[in-house]
Amino acid sequence: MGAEIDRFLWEHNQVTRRWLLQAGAAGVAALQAGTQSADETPRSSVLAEAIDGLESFLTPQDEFGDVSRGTPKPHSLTDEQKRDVGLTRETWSLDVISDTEHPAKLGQEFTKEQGTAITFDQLMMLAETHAVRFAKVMTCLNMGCPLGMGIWEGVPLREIIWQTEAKADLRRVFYYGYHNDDPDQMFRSSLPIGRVLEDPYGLPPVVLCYKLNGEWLTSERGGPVRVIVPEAYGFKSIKWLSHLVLSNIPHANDTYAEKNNDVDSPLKTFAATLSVPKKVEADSPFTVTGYAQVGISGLSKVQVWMHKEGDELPESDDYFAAAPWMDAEILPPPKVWGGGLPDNHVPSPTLGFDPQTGKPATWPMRLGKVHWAMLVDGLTPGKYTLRSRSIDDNGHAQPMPRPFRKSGHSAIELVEFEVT
Ligand SMILES: Nc1nc2c(c(=O)[nH]1)N[C@H]1C(S)=C(S)[C@@H](COP(=O)(O)O)O[C@H]1N2
Ligand SMILES: [Mo]
Repeated sequence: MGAEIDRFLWEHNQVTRRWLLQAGAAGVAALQAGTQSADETPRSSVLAEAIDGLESFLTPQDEFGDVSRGTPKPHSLTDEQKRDVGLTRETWSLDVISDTEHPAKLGQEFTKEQGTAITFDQLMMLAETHAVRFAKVMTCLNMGCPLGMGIWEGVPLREIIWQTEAKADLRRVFYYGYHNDDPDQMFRSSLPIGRVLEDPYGLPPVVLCYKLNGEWLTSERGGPVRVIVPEAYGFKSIKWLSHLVLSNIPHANDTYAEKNNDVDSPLKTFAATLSVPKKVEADSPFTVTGYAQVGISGLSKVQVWMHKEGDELPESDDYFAAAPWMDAEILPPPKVWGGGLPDNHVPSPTLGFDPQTGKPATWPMRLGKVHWAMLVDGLTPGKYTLRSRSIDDNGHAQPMPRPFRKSGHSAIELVEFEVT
């Protein structure tokens, strides 16, 4: 039944699009095409070209943006140095201990000193029965654009927590990675224990991650093992993980809190452009493309508004809520996932994907990234400012519902171009 309705809506959309094309649709028609597209819609060649030129859906590991602290950065050590400090799969180990200042009651600790630290082989044994995979965009809270989109594989952190036979006084877990054995370089992050033990609202679990897009996690991405917190900004996903501390501390103690950052902020939804022509010929069609980050509240629309210099702007409307925004087309799941996935195949099972068909169960996928495109029919000469914005599943237009910069980027982007 559900499938039938989906099919109907899909076909209905195709017909509507074709009609728009044939009618030459006055104003703006947004369509989908190219390798990013899963359907066979007849295409405007301008738009097809723009969509074909888009970045791949998944990002190859070595094309991720890198945010790494440390002097030297741990991933820049030589292979021999990496072996010495436990940054290879053969030499990696994880200490799991109780916090000396706010002790949790544990049955057992695991430490390198006592020769009981968790090894990579032990992690792989847990992986045999507990490994999960999910898609997630990596975004730095303090940067405007995502660092990359990947399929992350790991063992739920709770599996390690339960190995300690924790009994009581456990309210938070904090964790850090290799930092050149220099306390001043330690970069620590933390989570409430509840988030680790139970996954709220259908979120994937917090994991100890060792693979990205089907390949071992590279040193630059935080290998051999990093934490991945699905709904969080990048700073919660500690690289080169070496220590887990189980604590009774009742509040966050993240290093990242030091720079006025909102360390409890989950991923926001926002849209941005990827390509807008600088100069356009009057009255001729052109394309605009972009991406949207899909935060915890999902994505229902991407909208675009082109404001011509000299035209009146609504007063006291900081977020341009009253402007004549037009809907762009959110592109469907791609034919080619990219990112270096072996055989262009999303491994099965991956949370959020149908295990039979390998297709995403919902679209756009929360905590991911999608692309959008718009065909603009032609404008009169002048200088223009193009803005794009997202509308989340609760109907909130960007930058709402959380406009503050230090909880993550959500400002409405603007791009200038000229029509001559
Ligand atoms: N150990 C460690 N983990 C870290 C960092 C770091 O400097 N050291 N940077 C964090 C920040 S602020 C971000 S945004 C992400 C970036 O992940 P990436 O470099 O894999 O893209 O890693 C996080 N994990
Ligand atoms: Mo970051």
